[in-house]
Amino acid sequence: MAFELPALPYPKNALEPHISERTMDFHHSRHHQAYVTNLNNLVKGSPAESQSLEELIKATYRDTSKTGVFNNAAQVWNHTFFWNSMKPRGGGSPSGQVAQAIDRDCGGIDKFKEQFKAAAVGQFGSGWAWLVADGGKLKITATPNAVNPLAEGQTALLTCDVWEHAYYLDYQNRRPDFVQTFLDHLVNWDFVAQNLSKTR
Ligand code: MN3
Repeated sequence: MAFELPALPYPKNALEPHISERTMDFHHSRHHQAYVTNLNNLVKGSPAESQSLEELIKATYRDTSKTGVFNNAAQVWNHTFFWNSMKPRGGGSPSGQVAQAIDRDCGGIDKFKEQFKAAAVGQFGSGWAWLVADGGKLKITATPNAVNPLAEGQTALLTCDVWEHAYYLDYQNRRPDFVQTFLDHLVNWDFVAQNLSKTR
């Protein structure tokens, strides 16, 4: 079974004015699609073809003979996770278990936003900012290129793509403005709650 590009969970213009339809079109139909196509070409006819994306990511991480497979498999997974990390009229503050965990481990929502933004802006070059669950605690991390929490043995709860292709058309070089907008207007806290509930 070949890997497939998942449909977006909302229309391409649904995140406007924060992320333009044009950015979503390039990002989903070209960038995300390219990772799917590359991955299928790389695993064609090998046992990897029948593995799940998650298995493939864990199995190929730090295997220098499988760098291409890892990078493309992880980027397929990361982008699907990123689309689900956002929703129209998202952002604001979480409630329930997520709010409690953020208060406990991040010092509250304002501190969380500051730390997440610092991680996202501080990631040199291409990569991702994450909220993860690790050993029963929430942590904020950043990873380079395609690396993700799955590879590191952590559970991903939320991500923001900080590769330039994620924001350049709308924000040019202003990554801090893009990340601030992500936090204020786009975060899908329901998705974070779903991911957190699976860790218990
Ligand atoms: Mn991207």
